[in-house]
Amino acid sequence: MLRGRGMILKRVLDNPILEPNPANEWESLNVFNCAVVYENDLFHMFYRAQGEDRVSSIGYAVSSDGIHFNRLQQPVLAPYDEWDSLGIEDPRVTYVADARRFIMTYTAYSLRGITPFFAESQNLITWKRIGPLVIDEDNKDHVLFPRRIKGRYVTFHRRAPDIGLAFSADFENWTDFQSLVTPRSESWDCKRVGAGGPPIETKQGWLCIYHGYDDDNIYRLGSFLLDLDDPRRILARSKGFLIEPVEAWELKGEVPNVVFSTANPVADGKVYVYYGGADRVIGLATCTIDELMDFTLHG
Ligand code: BMA
Repeated sequence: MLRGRGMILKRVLDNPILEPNPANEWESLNVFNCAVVYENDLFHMFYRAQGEDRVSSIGYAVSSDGIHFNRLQQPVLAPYDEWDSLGIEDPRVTYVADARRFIMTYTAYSLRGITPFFAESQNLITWKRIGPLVIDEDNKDHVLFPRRIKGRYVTFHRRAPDIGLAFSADFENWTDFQSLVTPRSESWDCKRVGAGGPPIETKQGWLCIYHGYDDDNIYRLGSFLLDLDDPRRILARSKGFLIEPVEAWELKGEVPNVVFSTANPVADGKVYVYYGGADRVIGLATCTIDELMDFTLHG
């Protein structure tokens, strides 16, 4: 197997940084894949939480150092109709400057299957659903770019097994669905790939973290770089992975051998990669933007 140059993300010492809370039924079993926005010196976290019924809702927690979080006792988003009766899953949040609001992308799960939805907020606590990316197909892992490119909003999505792109002028009509990043044979990401947190804008291009897994269903994270003006062009992709399951809480939980990231906010040149550990807890690992770029180009 092609393993590349190894891992550059460094785990913080206090991991896991968020664990299930037995005091609240809705978050008593698993807390995992989360969105994190860095805004006005605070890290705002939106995390997927499950109680014994395994129906997911979204909790909120806030931190000044990105490691120690205080949580609200109630979810900020909970299932409420036939689209999401079985759960609201895997939130990612992007601040979209052109629209002057935060946009959350999440997977709604119900008897009709999964549906990738958008919701909007201006205060980070009250969220209003604004519609699906697409309906009646197996599509998830959608993540919005932080600004319009050539007049259009751009989102990642996943039509298995690839990461795709789609474009829209208004958030309602999404068109030009196309494949972008595909699994690589003989590699750690040979089976399926999906987007991570929102793309990071740099002078060299959009720097993106993604997950991939192999025939043994081991989830790892890698990175790629897209052209700033034309995100359909891949400029580089890491051969190796940024991190793989090693710690006990990454190896064992609800689903074994999973590191799954949905947030990579940047503060003071440092990338904070938040990830679900074995679908049970939340972990944090960091590196600098320069290290991530170097790894993407050469690692
Ligand atoms: C994916 C999603 C994630 C989950 C991951 C690993 O398909 O469903 O919510 O963390 O699998 O189990």
